[in-house]
Amino acid sequence: MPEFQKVAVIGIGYIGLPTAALIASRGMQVLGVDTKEDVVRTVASAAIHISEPDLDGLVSKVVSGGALTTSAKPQPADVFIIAVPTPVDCEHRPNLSSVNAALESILDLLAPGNLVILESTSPIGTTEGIARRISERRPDLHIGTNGTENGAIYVAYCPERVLPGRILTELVNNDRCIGGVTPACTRRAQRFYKSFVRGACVATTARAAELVKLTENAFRDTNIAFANELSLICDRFDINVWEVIDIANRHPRVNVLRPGPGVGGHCIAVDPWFIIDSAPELTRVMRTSREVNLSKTQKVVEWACALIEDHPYANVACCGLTFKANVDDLRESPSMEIALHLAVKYGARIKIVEPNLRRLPPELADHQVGFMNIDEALRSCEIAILLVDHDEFKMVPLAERRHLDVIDTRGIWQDMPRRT
Ligand code: SAJ
Repeated sequence: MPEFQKVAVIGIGYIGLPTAALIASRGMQVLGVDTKEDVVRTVASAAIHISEPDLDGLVSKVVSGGALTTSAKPQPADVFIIAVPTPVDCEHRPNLSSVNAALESILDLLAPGNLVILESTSPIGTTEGIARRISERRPDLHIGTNGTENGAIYVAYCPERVLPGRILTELVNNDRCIGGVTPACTRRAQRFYKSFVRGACVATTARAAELVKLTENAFRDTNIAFANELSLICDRFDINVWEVIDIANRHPRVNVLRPGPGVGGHCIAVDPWFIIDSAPELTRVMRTSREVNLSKTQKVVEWACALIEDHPYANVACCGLTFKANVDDLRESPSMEIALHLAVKYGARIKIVEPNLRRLPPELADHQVGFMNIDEALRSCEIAILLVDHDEFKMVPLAERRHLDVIDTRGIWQDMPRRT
């Protein structure tokens, strides 16, 4: 009999749903659990509530075939995967209430031989905390040591590391980092992931795995901060930052990332705080990087306001709201923050262009701003604040935007005379 037949995925959002669908497509019976009723209903009807390439087809197939079902409450399973959000609060402290609630919801269901996996980005020590909580509440179960004794249960951390827009490919092909709270837990979790992952399943401890995940995103945040700092230096000395980066990157050991309007998304803008919060006195580079990336957003607001005030009658196209190109995700989006700022200040003069959204987000709709496609914006605006490098914007030929005064934060309209 296969070792893992029934899997419960707690939290079927950006990571949980693709994971649940993928596992279901590999012959396991999967229950997707979510506290949001509309999510449970949408997925149960073989549809999806997020936008991700190819996910609709896969979910439709596994739901129609009966391999993926949904519920507001978990049921007994062989494997429980917790994939719920772990945001930070306004003081940048991790909020683990969803992880704790997910754990509480399965404690009474746990049975000997079960594997409990945390995938949510979490501070160091969270997985060990889960194991402790299980031991307290279920003294009949023992955290696995050799996989054979009665009442053994297995607890491991295995962070997701997939890139939105490429989730299904990366879920299968990326290497995974698997850290059990004991070596037996690691081995069992490795066997589970090997049943659907083509990449290597690299074994470590739970604490190291937690830090690996945080390291990946803090590393990227720091590198983007370097690029953003460079963009300010170039602005001061009137040098083209894109040219500097292109040429510097010809050095075989240099790879400067791209500046932008700041860092968005639910991961890179958030995860460094998990490390900073746990060791404030040791994280000067990470904290400064966060601050540099946050201040770049303010800088773009300043640049935009200065340009708009120089042209008192001009209409302004705000091109892009999402946190990065070709997604519909607004979480922590610096572009959204900039657009909101301009909307509050200039109201109807601001025309929002966001090809990945069908309607204006409610925060913006309150300010009487326009919402139009790129063709209309090119016709009716004299200024463009380019905030996201969507394909639709990259395709606009120079002849159609030559009349605009532009702030191009993404470097996709470099053939125009303007700022970084
Ligand atoms: N960005 C720049 N300049 C760059 C690269 C990115 O300004 O050169 C900005 C983007 O515009 C965006 C933000 O950074 O606002 C983050 O975008 P991203 O594409 O770098 O990353 P995410 O948030 O979509 O996904 C990241 C990935 N982590 C790493 O690349 C280390 C992904 O692999 C993780 O699984 C994901 O976070 C996560 O869930 O943690």
